[in-house]
Amino acid sequence: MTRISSRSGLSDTIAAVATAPGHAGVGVVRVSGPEALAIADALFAGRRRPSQTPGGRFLFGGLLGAGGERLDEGLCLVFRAPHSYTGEDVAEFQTHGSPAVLGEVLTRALELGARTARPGEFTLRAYLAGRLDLTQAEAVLNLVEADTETARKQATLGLSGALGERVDAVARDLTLTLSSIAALLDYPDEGVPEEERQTPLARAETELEALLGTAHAGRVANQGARIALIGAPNAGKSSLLNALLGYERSIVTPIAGTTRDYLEAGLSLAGVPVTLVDTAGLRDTEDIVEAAGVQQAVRLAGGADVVITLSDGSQPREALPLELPPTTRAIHLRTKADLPAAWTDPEVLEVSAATGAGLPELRERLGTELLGDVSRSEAWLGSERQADAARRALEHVRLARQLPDDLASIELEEALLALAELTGRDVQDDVVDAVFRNFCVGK
Ligand SMILES: Nc1nc2c(ncn2[C@@H]2O[C@H](COP(=O)(O)OP(=O)(O)OP(=O)(O)O)[C@@H](O)[C@H]2O)c(=O)[nH]1
Ligand SMILES: [Mg+2]
Repeated sequence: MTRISSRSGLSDTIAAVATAPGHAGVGVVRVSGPEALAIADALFAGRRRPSQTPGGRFLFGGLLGAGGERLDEGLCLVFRAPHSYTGEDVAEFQTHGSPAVLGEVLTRALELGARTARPGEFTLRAYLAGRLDLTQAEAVLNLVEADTETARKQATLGLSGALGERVDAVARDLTLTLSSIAALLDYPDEGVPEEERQTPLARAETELEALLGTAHAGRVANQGARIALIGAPNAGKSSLLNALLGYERSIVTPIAGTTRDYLEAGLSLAGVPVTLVDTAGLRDTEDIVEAAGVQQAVRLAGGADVVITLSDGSQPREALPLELPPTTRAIHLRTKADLPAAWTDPEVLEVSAATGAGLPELRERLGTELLGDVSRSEAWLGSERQADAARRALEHVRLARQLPDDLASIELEEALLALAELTGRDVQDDVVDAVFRNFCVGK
């Protein structure tokens, strides 16, 4: 059971502009709650009154100001509880996408008794009405914010409930084990047959591990990743950045020490939003500007999701003057592969920014580093909140597998609580609030 039924202020009628600020062909004002259709009657003049219109229909007509003057013409979409996004009566007004029109229509809805919706409140109502679980609500947010194909695909999967189903399957295995333990509680000498307990638990553990294995990919798909280009001066960092981008973003010259400040550029790699960071070539230098750039490069390498190290393949090989932490995801490159090679190394990928050789292989390697080898057709964990709950559930399941029956039950109850928090079936207000705070108003 959800413990948030006591949440106040959810029985009133809310309104918001649902489309992004700015000028557009069409804009939408949403009104949801018990008064939505009464407000629509006063705000909209069409062939029929919205309150007399069946759900799932739309009317064409005029949007009216306080004095009955026409603010704009457009559509009124009528939805009736429980067949709407929020589960409540909803009126959606499609107007011309002008900030002035949308502002006046919203103001009129507020004068007529609606209050301004809080960020994410439409989706919060859908969640409280049981139309979405919390993983689906988070998928809505990820879908609204999706910039790339991978993010969109995962959000769509999450929205379909696929993630919730994966979690529910684990919860069923835990419940199954709990009930077989409970059934034998009256016969303490017997205990639960080992395989009856271990099989579903092993399955639950494997699935939780698999789910957690998707957390990194999910984070990268939704939030993007930073990739730093690191190497000695003249290694070809700026040339590679330009080659990956397909345009001349960074200055390239034969002079060592060309790039001093760092420089960022966005692109989509493996369907993931990526920020490429070009940095100053690493070397000891008396020049205080260049030295500051070198320091920055070291810091940027530390904060990057993936570090690409570049070494000039046409010059005698030099060690990278930087130690990367062992946890760093790094890809090592031998650059300028179009020139005669001064060294080779089978461990190192060869690229040429000049001819484009090796770039497809580099893109593929980056895809693997960014997303891992997770299946793209399965639902991934979509937020740090979800990963944290899954991690706690896994810890309890692992403990349960090592403990005697009575103690194992306690761990399994805890694991189930963590899973219920993940899906939002049993969750504290503050967790729910934190989820919906990230939404925009109107969603
Ligand atoms: N033949 C050839 N020359 C390259 C290639 N990549 C870079 N160069 C040349 O190498 C020199 C240095 O290239 P940059 O891209 O500026 O190197 P960098 O690592 O950014 O250098 P700093 O900014 O000084 O740290 C330039 O003269 C480039 O034209 C390549 O793939 N093939
Ligand atoms: Mg450079």
